[in-house]
Amino acid sequence: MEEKGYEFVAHAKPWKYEENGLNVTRGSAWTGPGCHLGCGVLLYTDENDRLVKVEGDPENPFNQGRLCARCLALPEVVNHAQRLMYPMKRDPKDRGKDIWERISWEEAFSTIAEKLIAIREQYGPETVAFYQGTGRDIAAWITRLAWSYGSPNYLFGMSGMSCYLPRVAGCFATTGAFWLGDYSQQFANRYDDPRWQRPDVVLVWGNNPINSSSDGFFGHWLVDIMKLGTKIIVVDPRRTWLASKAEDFIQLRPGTDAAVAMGILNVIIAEDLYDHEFVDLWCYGFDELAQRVKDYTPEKVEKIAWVDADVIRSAARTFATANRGIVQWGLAIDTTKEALPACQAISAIFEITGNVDKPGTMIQPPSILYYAGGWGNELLSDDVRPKRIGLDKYSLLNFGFQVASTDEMLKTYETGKPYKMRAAWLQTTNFLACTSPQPERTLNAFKTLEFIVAVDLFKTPTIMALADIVLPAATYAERDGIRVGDGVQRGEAINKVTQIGECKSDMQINLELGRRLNPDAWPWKDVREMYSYILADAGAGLTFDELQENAPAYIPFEYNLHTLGKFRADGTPGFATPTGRIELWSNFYSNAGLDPLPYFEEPTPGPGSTPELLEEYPLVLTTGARNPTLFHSEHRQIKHLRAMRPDPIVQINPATAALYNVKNGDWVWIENSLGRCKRRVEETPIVSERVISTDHGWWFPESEPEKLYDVFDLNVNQLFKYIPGKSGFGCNYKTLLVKVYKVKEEE
Ligand SMILES: Nc1nc2c(c(=O)[nH]1)N[C@H]1C(S)=C(S)[C@@H](COP(=O)(O)OP(=O)(O)OC[C@H]3O[C@@H](n4cnc5c(=O)[nH]c(N)nc54)[C@H](O)[C@@H]3O)O[C@H]1N2
Ligand SMILES: Nc1nc2c(c(=O)[nH]1)N[C@H]1C(S)=C(S)[C@@H](COP(=O)(O)OP(=O)(O)OC[C@H]3O[C@@H](n4cnc5c(=O)[nH]c(N)nc54)[C@H](O)[C@@H]3O)O[C@H]1N2
Ligand code: SF4
Ligand SMILES: [Mo]
Repeated sequence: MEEKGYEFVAHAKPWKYEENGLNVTRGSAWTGPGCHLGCGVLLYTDENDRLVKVEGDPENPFNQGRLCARCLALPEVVNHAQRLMYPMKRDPKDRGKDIWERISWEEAFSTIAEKLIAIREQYGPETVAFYQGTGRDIAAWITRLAWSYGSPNYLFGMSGMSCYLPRVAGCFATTGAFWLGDYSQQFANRYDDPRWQRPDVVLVWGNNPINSSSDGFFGHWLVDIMKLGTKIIVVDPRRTWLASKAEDFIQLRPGTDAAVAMGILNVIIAEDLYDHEFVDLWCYGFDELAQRVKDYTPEKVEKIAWVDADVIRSAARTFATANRGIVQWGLAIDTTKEALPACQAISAIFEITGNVDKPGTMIQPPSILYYAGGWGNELLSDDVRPKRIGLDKYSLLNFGFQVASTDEMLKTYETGKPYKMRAAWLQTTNFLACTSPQPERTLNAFKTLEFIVAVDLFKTPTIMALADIVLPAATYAERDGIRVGDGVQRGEAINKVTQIGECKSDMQINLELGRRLNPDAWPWKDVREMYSYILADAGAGLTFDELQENAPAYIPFEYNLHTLGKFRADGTPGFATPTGRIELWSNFYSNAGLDPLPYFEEPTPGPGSTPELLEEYPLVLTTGARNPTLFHSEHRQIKHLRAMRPDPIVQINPATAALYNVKNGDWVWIENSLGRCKRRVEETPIVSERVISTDHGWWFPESEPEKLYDVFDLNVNQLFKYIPGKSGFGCNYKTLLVKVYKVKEEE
């Protein structure tokens, strides 16, 4: 095995061994069921190859033996009686009815291939849309399927693609790279690696990694470095566990992040706390930025964001005077309509303080398969490329993930313009319960399609409402795989230990179908050969068989890529932007007709933009704060996980609860002019009196399939519309105006 600089971990035992009568297999929890990480696991199977137990792998540097409840409960997910076990079909005229016919894989693949090839010939490949949900192990395989079939319409169902993609597109447009905090995750010996230095401060912004462990970041790392002495600042409308440990806690009004960031920038610049050398050498547009944030005094921000001016001042000083700082950023930045300027303002905090590309600051994560633009984009023909829906309106869609605009696609279904869509491939998405605003409108829009295929682990409201063919997908215990997707990557092998029904992995499904749609693009005899090809392509110098035995494999990593000339195609020092610098004033934004500088826009509806609505809808609602046991719309069937969150809840301050005459445990409606959803009250002082917070993704699998499992009683996304930001990115998922009242007995 030729190592090419990849580092490995010493293992005491082989990757499969026996212990107390059980077979133990080392592997990676790289999803599904959903999660962004792929922690190191030990999978225990009995003599019938049944998965009976999962433990954290103490030898894996990523999680060092630690696991969440969701991985511990994996045997319950894998062996669940309600799993989809074999392919099924349903007559499109019976959509919504629970009438399914079991079919063979051969029939499924040949029906799908025949239909998609006929559509391609008659109407063009762009008339088929390919949807994924969040970033689990899917992006590489679904993009290759879409693009090799010939369609540029690869999508993610949130309005404004409001998860991760705004941060990625925004960072690429202004810095030519994506930035994550350096917690030593790229080194096999982690905190002991002499190249790493501990950050002095972490600014946790709209992220609760203790519960969410999102985007390649394991929440425990933050606690690990806090134990080593790192201080934290938290920006969150809820007083989370982390907020209670914070040096400074900015308890802002939801959706005012850009204003708070500009207030922090104002203080850093006014008090001359920025890194002059870094700004002079590597940033472009500092004076314009300084001018822009000049008005955003802490006093002005106090009025906008409901945060004491002194807290803003103190947080700015804590961050800017630390030697090394990280911005640990999360979803709440993406889930405001003007997500790109918010991201730009927050990025400027670590940029002008020089916390870039150095140990213990924001780093560019290494990857095996560079896929921010998907896998196989070169397979698209030049004539079909410009047909990507939304590209003519939103040129920034070309930065990062090469998605089509979800908002424009909805209109395309409804209007048949610029061309009529014919079919959809849904793989890892439950948009009627989870991603789509206006789910009823979305449902009607999808009904215009003549053919819909869904690939999932379970039957969902989306499948019940819309699918014509359903394919059963495998969990990570049922497949071989390699980690190529989300977040900071190292070479992880996912190892199959069990088989459930006729389930196949997403990779297997896409390879088998892809071969029928475009054989040249899928030349591999099986998935193992495909993984070996990817490893070879990445220069890893090992095959998939070798990875299975030796994983995790750590990818060579360097700091200071910008001084080494590693960011730019021409090899000169700097960043991959038009000016070669980090663009605080963005040329790409300016060229796209957007404001080149960060700005704050009041969320609409909201107390700042529609005060006339406050009389009827007095409360600001934020949605979707993660709880540790459920992943989005998943896990509602899993008894031991559901037991920890049996019902959807709304968190209300006790004083507010008293004001509206509701109390702990009551069922209430949360309502605005667009719709309502049912919730159970949790009285808690962690939210302020004017703000409430509720779960997303709810449906009741125990309820009737033909009532779509009560999704229209439960889905909070009925309370807002498809309204993306000016760039096409961002939408107000986490800032709404609502009222709350008790559910009547008969409801
Ligand atoms: N109001 C509100 N809405 C939100 C959010 C919020 O904060 N507030 N958060 C949003 C965010 S950030 C996101 S990313 C979206 C997530 O939205 P989704 O990704 O759609 O959510 P999930 O429920 O995790 O997954 C969708 C389906 O994928 C299936 N699945 C899981 N693993 C696999 C697999 O390996 N293969 C296959 N084929 N299927 C699999 C699950 O069973 C599930 O039915 O929701 C968004 N919705
Ligand atoms: N257990 C579990 N883990 C998950 C998921 C899951 O569903 N369950 N989903 C995964 C996915 S796809 C994603 S994107 C990530 C998301 O994970 P995170 O980035 O952690 O996002 P959230 O948990 O939605 O929100 C984080 C914090 O932002 C706060 N917040 C709410 N509104 C605002 C606001 O307007 N501004 C600010 N600054 N903060 C606000 C919330 O109170 C919450 O504490 O989690 C991933 N991990
Ligand atoms: S973060 Fe939690 S759920 Fe995700 S892979 Fe790790 S242990 Fe499993
Ligand atoms: Mo997400």
